[in-house]
Amino acid sequence: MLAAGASAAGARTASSEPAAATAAATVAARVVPVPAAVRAGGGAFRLTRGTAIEVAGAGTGPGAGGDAAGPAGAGAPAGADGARGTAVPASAAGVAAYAASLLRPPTGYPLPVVALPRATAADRAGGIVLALGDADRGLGEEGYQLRTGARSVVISARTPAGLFHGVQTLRQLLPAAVESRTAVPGAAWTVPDADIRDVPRYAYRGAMLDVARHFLTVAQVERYVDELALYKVNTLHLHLTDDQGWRIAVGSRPRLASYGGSTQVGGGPGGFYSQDDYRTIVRYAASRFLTVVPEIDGPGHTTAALASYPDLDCDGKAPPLYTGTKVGFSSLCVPKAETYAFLDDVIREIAALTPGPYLHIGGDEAHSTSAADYVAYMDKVQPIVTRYGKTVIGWHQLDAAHPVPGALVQYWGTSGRAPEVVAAAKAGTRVIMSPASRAYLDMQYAPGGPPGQHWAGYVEARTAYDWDPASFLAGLPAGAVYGVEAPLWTETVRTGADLDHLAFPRLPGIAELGWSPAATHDWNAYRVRLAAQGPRWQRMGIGFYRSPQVDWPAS
Ligand code: NGO
Repeated sequence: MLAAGASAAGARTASSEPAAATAAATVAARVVPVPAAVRAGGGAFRLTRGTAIEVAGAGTGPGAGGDAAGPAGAGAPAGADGARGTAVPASAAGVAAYAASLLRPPTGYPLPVVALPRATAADRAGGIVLALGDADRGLGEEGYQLRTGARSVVISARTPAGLFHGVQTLRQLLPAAVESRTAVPGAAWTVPDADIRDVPRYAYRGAMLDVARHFLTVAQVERYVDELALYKVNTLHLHLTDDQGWRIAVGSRPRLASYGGSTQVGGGPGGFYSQDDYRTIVRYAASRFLTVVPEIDGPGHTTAALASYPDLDCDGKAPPLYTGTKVGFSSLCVPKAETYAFLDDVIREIAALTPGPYLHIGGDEAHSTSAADYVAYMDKVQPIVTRYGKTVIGWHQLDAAHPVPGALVQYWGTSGRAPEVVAAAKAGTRVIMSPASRAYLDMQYAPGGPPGQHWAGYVEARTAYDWDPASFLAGLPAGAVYGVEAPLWTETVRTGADLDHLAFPRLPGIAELGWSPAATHDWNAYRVRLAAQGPRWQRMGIGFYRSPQVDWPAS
């Protein structure tokens, strides 16, 4: 089997496996993240009016119910004609319903979802087959196989998450018109010949939304979740609190949201998620196999909290709400007991609302907190997180304190030199890579804006893609990197159009770094499949930045 990225070159040279090389080259020219391995399948498969989506082994096999943490999304029943925007259960049948909801509108075909009797071998069935319970243990929690043949395309996996990722690959193998939400008559719905075996490089593949600087509605977050799912991102980090706003209702501290959430950068009305809103986001994300990581930033970035509850301030006086974009001027009062009563209330409630394993405690830019107070704060907040059953994530400054066993830090520097991160990694603290000069989606592509900033440099499509998470930080021990994340800070993001422009086309590059094997890493091959995404985004209504580094096809 050929590594898909490497095979694009192989296809141009003489190959002892021309059919495999052709299949691999076709897949490598279309699918982001590029699959780990591709060889020739049993022929191209064409969807027709008579095609069914067949589910084999539904509800059986390891991981049934999904590896996305938490309860399955309670939405449309399996087989319902749910449009995008409907949460479907995190089960094989739910994935089939999701696939139907993607494929029915553009094809205009009925695509009924049917359960295959257990006795029917998946490879003898016809149509689109989703088979849960693949014997290949190497597929792990998220891997899948996709094999085409004249009568069927069979996606098999050990978990519903794997099936879901396989459906995203199927989606990208079909023509871009598949993203149309209305029927496209005359389109040829052909899946090219391929036999794909695909597993992720990293377990944690994240994207962050800063809903504090500018509030984003539940619908905006759900739309982003759908876009993340297309690129096999499995984690949604929500930066819920900052100087400019507190965006999540806390029952025991109601003023945090009602007052602390009442404005944003520039002085707009702000907003916050009720606990039901937050549950809705968590459930929707789970239906797309994404885990939500809530962030409660501290001890800095806390004006909204201090303004709402002045006892948290050492001088007991409420600062005014803040609508500017400076950082590093606020701090919770570290010596006061009240600070930890507050953190206990907040973390207890957020942890209870969050089925995923992580809770992010921030810890960046505490420039108004003394170094000793910073360490004292981190020593007290981390045990609260673990007491409520969550794994700590912090920005990498946490490494200057005492990360608790099992904690993860998120590196957001620019230089690639961070001795304290390397030292902590050697002691077992895992690292999520978000170097600002590569992975920050709020950086401008080139001079010009808004939207975007450029304190970490200009980050063109190639810059965002052309780095290796494993080697960016000098001296990091092998295996210390747990994953990658693309944060989108929103100081300058005022509209959905701003968000689209900053996230696309860079987001898929970070997603590919997180999923595809290092051996496939090649800008020249990547830019071809990235270009193929443009017509999809047009049909999805995503106003992306037309990077001059990419030969975008005429739509
Ligand atoms: C920094 C800062 C944020 C800003 C962001 C803007 C981190 C971790 N803290 O990243 O407050 O919004 O840059 O790019």
